[in-house]
Amino acid sequence: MSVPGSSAVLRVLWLLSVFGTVLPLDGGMLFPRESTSREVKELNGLWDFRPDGSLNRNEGFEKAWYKRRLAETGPVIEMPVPASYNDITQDPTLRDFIGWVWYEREVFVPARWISDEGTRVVLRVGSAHYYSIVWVNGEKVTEHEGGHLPFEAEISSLIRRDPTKPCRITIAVNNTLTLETLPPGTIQYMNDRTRYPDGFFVQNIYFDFFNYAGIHRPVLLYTTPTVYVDDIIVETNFMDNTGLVRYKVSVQGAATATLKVTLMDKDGHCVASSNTPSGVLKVVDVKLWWPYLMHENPGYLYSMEVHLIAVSETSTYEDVYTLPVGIRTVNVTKTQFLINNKPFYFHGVNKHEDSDIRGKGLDWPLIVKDFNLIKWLGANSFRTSHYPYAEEILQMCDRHGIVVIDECPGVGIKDIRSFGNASLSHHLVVMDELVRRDKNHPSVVMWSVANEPASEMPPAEFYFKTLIKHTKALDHTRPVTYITDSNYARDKGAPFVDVVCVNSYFSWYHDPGHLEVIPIQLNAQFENWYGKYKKPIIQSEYGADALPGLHMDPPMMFTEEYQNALLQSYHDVFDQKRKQYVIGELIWNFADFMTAQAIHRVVGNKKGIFTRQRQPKAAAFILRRRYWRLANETWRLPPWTKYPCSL
Ligand code: GCB
Repeated sequence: MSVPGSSAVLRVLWLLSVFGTVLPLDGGMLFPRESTSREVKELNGLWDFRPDGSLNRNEGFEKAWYKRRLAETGPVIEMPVPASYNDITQDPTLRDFIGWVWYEREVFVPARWISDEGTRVVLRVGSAHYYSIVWVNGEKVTEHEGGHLPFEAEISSLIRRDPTKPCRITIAVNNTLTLETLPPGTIQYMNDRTRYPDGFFVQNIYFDFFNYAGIHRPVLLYTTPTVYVDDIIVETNFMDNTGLVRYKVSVQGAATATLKVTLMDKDGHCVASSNTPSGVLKVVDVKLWWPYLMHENPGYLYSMEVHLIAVSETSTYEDVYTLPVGIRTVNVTKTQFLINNKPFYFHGVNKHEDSDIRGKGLDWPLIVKDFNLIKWLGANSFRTSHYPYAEEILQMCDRHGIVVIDECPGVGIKDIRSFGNASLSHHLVVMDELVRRDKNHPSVVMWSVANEPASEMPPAEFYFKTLIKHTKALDHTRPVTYITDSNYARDKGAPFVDVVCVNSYFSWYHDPGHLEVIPIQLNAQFENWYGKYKKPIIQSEYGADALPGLHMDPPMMFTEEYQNALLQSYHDVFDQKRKQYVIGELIWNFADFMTAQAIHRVVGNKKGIFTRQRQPKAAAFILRRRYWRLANETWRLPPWTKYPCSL
């Protein structure tokens, strides 16, 4: 990649360090939902776009591109939002661009939102990679560090200044990764002019997926009254037939307000209510939230309607927010993972937010297709490898009973310098933001704070002890883990996790081609980890690349036969150990996905059981047969399940 002189990225890094100050979380940032008191206006579609291709990547700030229409300061192209920008054009420099890119869109705000002083208008970005600064009509309204999580700013007073003009939203996004970002990365300058052009540098990353960038999730304007429901926290439990919903509502904008909290069943009947800001709702004859294939009615959701009324001298404010609530419990013993006190075995997948053209951009057809494939497969769970997925996806999981291990973007923490204080403080804030966003999803049953960090390094002990303790303090209802591939005897964080999650690639990265080592090595892996920590274990990754249509018998690496044979050898060991302390198996990966260019990647990682276009490889049928059998064996699936009899 040929890019401008060294000051370019230094400037980028300087900006990151200036803007990267840790701000306390303000507000609950509930998912924007329409109600009788709230409106939502999506700003998805085509935005004006320009990468800052200047030598120092800083022209946009020097020339204050946010002050005027982007088209007035230089050429713009049309860029879809949400989408990664990388694969949209034919330009390889945009595909591999490092630095600031600029997005702009003008929008008419409904006149009532402007004229009604009792209306609060909020601009929300579902996620952008990775550092974002937002201006409205040339004024900075917020900035945010990190992708995968939402951020927002109240813009009510700004848009009221000149109600006749459309509102111009400018978002600058920088995808530079440093040792202190999540995920971490480094910029490396190549100064040998006999080998590299002037100003040549690369962004080194320590993770195995393409570093897509841009505005990845919807951008919205939404309203609330100026006195509003800011946050709701629910924790659920049950005793015998009675469901218990402990809740807490936070209100902003007034010292006092009257609240009415009503819990309704699926048919809209009130099953419990209260008029205090916190308390416990009791639900007689409770319908619990069950995972897919564990119950005839999985994913049962009640609706908690919070109705607020606040009266001031001049006005009355009314706000209504409805939160889906699934009532369930999660517990971990030495050998089991319990959902509603019943042993739950994860037979699922690891995924990526990744697809042709849109990269990591939220895409409804893809999301729905993936859910159909997950259910076809008989999978009951997935891990959000290696970062938080869109809230819209978690809402689907809640409704369909798909169980989620919710992972933060702590992937590729390999350099000892990424265990320092600055990295840790940022990681803690990311966990704050993740738990704030996902705390009320019944589908989320465990937090994963990292994937394959260098957890054998001495500083990992303090780092993970602190991080896991912090996460448990944020949410005492869910177990916490991180995903390890390190040596069981030297892993520094394992003493602090509730569940041991191990990735291994026997007969792939180790002893390639030798399928016969799997029974011995996998068995030893489980015995060692369990022997030392006495905690239940999930095989959180295993798999092999397979190029669809490539066949060999006897199997050879990269053929569909080899992928099948490897999976089956793993399954034989899982079948012995799941009767003891192995509580789950998650295939790597659900679908092929894009990676950086490397000699071991042929246009991406091909360990999918589906292709990137979501067509099954032979392994998908092996897994389908297995998952449905597992579900049937555990739950003796009655006729309601649509169990594919032919399997
Ligand atoms: C892993 C990583 C995952 C990679 C996978 C692979 O251990 O967690 O991100 O994609 O291996 O295929 O190498």
